[in-house]
Amino acid sequence: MKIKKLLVANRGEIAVRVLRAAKELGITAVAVFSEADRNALHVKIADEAYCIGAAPAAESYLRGDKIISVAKEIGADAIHPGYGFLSENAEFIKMCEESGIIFIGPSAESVEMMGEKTAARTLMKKHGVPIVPGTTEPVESEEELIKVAREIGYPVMLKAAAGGGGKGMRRIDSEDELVDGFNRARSEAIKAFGNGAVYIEKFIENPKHIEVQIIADKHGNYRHLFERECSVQRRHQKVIEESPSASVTPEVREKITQAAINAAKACNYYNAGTIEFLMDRNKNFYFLEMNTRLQVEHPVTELISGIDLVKEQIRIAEGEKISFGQDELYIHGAAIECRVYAEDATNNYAPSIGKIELHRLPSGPGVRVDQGIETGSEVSVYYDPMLSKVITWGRTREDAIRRMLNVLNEYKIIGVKTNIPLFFWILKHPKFLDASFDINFLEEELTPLLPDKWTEDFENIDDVVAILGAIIRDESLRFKVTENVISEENKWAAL
Ligand code: MV4
Repeated sequence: MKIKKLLVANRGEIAVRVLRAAKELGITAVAVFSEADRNALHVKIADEAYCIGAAPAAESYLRGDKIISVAKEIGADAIHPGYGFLSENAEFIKMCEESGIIFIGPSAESVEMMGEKTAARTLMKKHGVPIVPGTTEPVESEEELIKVAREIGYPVMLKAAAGGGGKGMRRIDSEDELVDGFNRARSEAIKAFGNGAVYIEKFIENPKHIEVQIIADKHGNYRHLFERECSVQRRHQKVIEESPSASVTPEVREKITQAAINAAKACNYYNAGTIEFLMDRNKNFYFLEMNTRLQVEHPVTELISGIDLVKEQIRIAEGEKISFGQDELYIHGAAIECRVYAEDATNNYAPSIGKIELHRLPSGPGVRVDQGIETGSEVSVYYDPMLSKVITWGRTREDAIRRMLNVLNEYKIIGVKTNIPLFFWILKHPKFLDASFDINFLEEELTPLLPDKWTEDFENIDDVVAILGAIIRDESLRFKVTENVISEENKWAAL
């Protein structure tokens, strides 16, 4: 069935991204917005836009019932959920189906199969996808716990079966900590997820986070679009992503992409999806979880593959076959993405709230910016403070990195503090450049450089610049640091 009118149930950069794809396909592109987003960019670029409630997400972007009733009222035949919000909500998918609206995503069954972590591990094992050594069932007794932990060998990891994305995990280093840790993990899991089931895994030391992009249609065709390297992260928040990974050899790529396709087949998947793996120092990889949605970092895959993942998602939802064969795909060059957040490094990375007085975007050959804001936009407390994603392409990884350094220097955001200065430090770090970093990189290398306490009133601005200068180790960037992080008085002069 051809989609004529598509409602995008999201906001910010991903709503803009999806609305553009719909318009390119000749589909009427409909935005929904909360009262806080009346003047938002995604509302302005849509063909039509409808208010769905108050600013808090629970009263607007998470109100599946309201969104479906708007869709029915305006005659939208499909809903794209973006990421977050309703994107992995099986109940919402069922509600769409019952209302005769096409959900641009997987079936509710696929989402459910991958949502429960022990069930997903059981399924992966059965289909030959390597999982982290450990149990595929929740641990039932203290005796079993101690026995299994001894067999696996310490350190071990306790994880909530209902958890995911880093929530409900606990590292255990020795048998002394085991029973107490288990009981705590259980009660935390009950509190957080209403389900106390906990399982046990071998703790993988200093792994990399590698994920594989797949796409599948409703006719049983499956493709992979290679891997992404997502190890540069802080507190489970990704900061930089790349494709391909400099640590994945052609031999590993062959195996990990095949494993990802087997994972997708195991849950009868259709739509774009991501299979996350941990990769250890010996390049053994283990299934972690599957994300049954389009992801923030999908543009790096689009730049190296030439495939528009959102258009493919829409066509697949219409019942069409994937438009390309596996043998038509190859890795063309390298791409890197920096997630630009309105956040304050000197205030425990709290969101930096306020009006964006100036937003001057970088551009040029091999540069893509997916933005959700513009000059005049307000960054509010209600939503994730990601402002934009800067993605650069180059023939080699080095070219893409150099291009990123150049264009981040051209990027001007005035009115809120951003994490742009952090990227200069990362992109010049020897461990980033030689790809020897792992998931602990920022915690191990950056945190020790920062002061324990950032005092509110810096008497001498030069001292602060000196601290950040020491982090960035680049005198030529002093002005940049001053402009983006500190100086209010000189903000216009900085241009
Ligand atoms: C692990 C692990 C080490 N060993 N499991 C974090 C998110 C969730 N999806 C799984 N996570 C981890 N599971 C074992 N057996 C380390 C992590 C982990 C992590 C994984 C991917 C990306 C960033 C991470 C940051 C901290 C911990």
